[in-house]
Amino acid sequence: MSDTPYTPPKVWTWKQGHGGQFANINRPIAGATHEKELPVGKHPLQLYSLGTPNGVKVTVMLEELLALGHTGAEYDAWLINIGQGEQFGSGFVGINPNSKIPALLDRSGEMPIRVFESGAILMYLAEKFGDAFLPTTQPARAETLSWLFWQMGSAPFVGGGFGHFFAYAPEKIEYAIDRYAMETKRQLDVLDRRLADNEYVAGSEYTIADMAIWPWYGGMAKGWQYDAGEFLAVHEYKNVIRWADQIYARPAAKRGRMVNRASGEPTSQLRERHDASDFETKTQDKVG
Ligand SMILES: N[C@@H](CCC(=O)N[C@@H](CS)C(=O)NCC(=O)O)C(=O)O
Repeated sequence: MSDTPYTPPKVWTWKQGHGGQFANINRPIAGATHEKELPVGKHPLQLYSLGTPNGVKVTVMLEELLALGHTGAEYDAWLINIGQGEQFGSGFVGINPNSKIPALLDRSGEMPIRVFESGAILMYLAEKFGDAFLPTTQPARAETLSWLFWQMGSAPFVGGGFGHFFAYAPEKIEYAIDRYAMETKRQLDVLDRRLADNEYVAGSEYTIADMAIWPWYGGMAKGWQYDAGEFLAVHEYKNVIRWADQIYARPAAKRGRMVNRASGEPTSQLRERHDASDFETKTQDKVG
C-alpha cells in the first residue's frame, strides 16, 4: 500500500507476494509447480474441486443426476485446496491446463476423458445422460445455453471484480468497488427481470443454466457471498430470491452445496464425497 499514485512502468514485472489474500497462489506463469498424482476412487466419475460457486455447479448437477436415477453419475469428489496451490500439481494440470477447479475425469469408457471449465462440465454431463436438464426442443435449448454462457461470461465481474475488490484486495479502492458494484447490480437486475415472468432461468424447466447461475447469483441475493448483502441492497431482487429459495428447497441442490465445502457450519461441510452415505456420516461435525 502506498499514498503515491501508481504510474505503470514500461514493462510489468512480477512482484512476488503482492497478491493480498491470494499472494501465495497468484502467478503469471501457467503449468505445474510440482509433481503430484491425483487420487482415484472407485466410481466412474472423478471430480477434483472445492465448494466455491464454480465447484458447486457441478456437484449440484451430479446429485441431481443421481436423484433422477442415473447410477452412472456416481462420483468421487476430491478436495483441491487452492489456497495451498494444489491446482498447480502435475496431475491436476494434466486434467486442467488452466489450473482452476472444477475439473472432471470420466473413467467410464475405454479411454479416460478430461473435462475442465464448469460450463463445459455441465454440458458434458447433460449430454452423457441423454440431455438431462438440457431441453431437446427449441427455443428452450437455445435459452438454456444462452443463459449458461451468460453466467460463464458474467460471473468473473462479480467474483474477480466485485468480490475481489470489496472483500479481498489489500486496500479498498473506491473506483474499483464502484465499477464492479454497478456491474454486479446490473447483472442481478438482468436476472431479476428474467425471473419475474419465468419460473426458471430458461423458462418453465429447471436446467443446467439454473445450476450454473444459482451458486453465484442465488448466493449473492441470499447475502451468502462476500458479506455484501446490505451493501448491494440485495433485498431488491425479489424474483432472484424467490428462485434461489426454490432451488435451495431441492434436496439434491442442498447436498451439492455441501460437497467439497471447506468453510462454514461444520454440519454443512462434506469435504470429500465417495459414497452417498457420506452425507450422513462424514460431515465435519462428525469427523472434524
Ligand atoms: N471459468 C472457470 C473458473 C474457475 C475458477 O475460477 N476457479 C477458481 C475457484 S472458484 C480457482 O480454481 N482458482 C484458483 C486459482 O485461480 O489459482 C470455470 O467456470 O470452471
